[in-house]
Amino acid sequence: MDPLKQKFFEKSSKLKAEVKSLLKEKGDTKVDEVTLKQVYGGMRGVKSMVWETSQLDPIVGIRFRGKSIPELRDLLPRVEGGKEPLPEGLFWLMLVGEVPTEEEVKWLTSQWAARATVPQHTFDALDALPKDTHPMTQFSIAIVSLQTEGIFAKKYSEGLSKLDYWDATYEDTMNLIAKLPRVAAYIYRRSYHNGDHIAPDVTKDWGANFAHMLGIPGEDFKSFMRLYLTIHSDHEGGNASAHATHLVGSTLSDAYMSLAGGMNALAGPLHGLANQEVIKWIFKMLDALETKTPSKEQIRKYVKDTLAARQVIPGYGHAVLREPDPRFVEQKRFAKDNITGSDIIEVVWKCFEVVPEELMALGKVKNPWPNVDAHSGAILVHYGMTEYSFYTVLFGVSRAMGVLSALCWSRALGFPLERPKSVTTKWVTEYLEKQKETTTS
Ligand code: HAX
Repeated sequence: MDPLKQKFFEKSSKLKAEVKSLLKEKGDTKVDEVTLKQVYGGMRGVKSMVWETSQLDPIVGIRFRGKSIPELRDLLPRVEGGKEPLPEGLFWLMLVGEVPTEEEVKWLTSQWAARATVPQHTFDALDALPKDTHPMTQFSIAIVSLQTEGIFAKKYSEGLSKLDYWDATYEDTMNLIAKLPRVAAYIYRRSYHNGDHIAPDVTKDWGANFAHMLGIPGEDFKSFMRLYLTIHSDHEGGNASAHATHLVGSTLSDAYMSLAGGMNALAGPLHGLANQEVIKWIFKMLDALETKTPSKEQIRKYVKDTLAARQVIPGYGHAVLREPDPRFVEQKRFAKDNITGSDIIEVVWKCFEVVPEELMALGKVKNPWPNVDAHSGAILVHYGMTEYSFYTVLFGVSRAMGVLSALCWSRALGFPLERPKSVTTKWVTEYLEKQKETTTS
């Protein structure tokens, strides 16, 4: 057994036993109550699932295994001379709850390099699609097409013991994450660079090899990719891409089918697609204002016009967070440290000074602050990646690490089929009626 798998087996066996006795002793303890507003309102805040890899606090933001993003930057291994954490290190931390050593991260990089070969039929399936197919559609199709490599589905059809579900899921997770940068880079190059593909360089770490295959030059972009892939990976279990992966996975669909489900959720404009919408909205604003350096007052007027047209300001607001997203703050820090004189980044910073006031003035927005998607596009544009329809694929490559490590935990802990209860409005009105009768009688 490989060292990571061995660690995962030991940790998950221990937690499985703990959870078993916890449920035996305290299984009927109430941990939440649900209001009608929550039932109709997208289940905000309802505690209804377990997600071991990260947890979100409305004020301090995301913590991966208890560690904040600035803490991760200090703790996780980096390449020699590098300033940003290696995403491989975060995957290790999420999967087994321990900060890896440099040697362990090197081992993981080499594992993923060894598992990265993409079957020809995935490239053929992509090449059969019109070039202007949205990159997220291509990404989802490619992930499903990779299922031919799946170990869990194959073993299950041959008769797999429940006790071994986690093992096959771990193998699928490692294989799938290893292949995603190549698949994503293939989509980028076929969509925007005449199919002029760049061969992988297995001497590089996972993020740097991805940057290399995308064809965006420079050490700074490699550095940004490492940071980007780290901070977009996980946001506890209730967000749409994580929850969709979890739900599909709960049917014992394998890692490939589950991740494709998650990616289809990520492709929505209220979720991951917001990263393309932000830059699209900024480009439109600059066109409309006929300047690359709008003033705050010009931006304010454009924001007001967007809101008056009953459209959202992309990149702002969040279902859980109530402060500026630390992932936004971290990208701002990266831009400050590494980039000077970028008009588009200045625009993002000016928006940060204007948009929250305007959203607060609406009187209904619970969180007027920027989220993860408000900043990334401007940095990508700065490095030459202007094709914003591709941005959500970058997010997807990173998100795979969080949702698939969580899927390994779901299998190891033996989580059952997810099946909440739905009701009709007729049921609701009758229930309320009955409650009135009981309180008045
Ligand atoms: N612009 C305009 N209106 C906004 C808004 C924004 N950025 N954010 C919230 N609102 C509005 C909502 O549309 C809602 O209006 P109605 O009552 O008329 O329907 C009202 O304010 C209350 O919403 P909320 O409770 O504050 O927010 P929700 O939990 O319902 O929604 C969203 C959270 C992220 C979907 C929302 O803030 C939004 O649409 N933001 C813009 C899109 C975006 O950036 N999405 C990415 C989010 C982070 C993420 O998942 N990244 O991948």
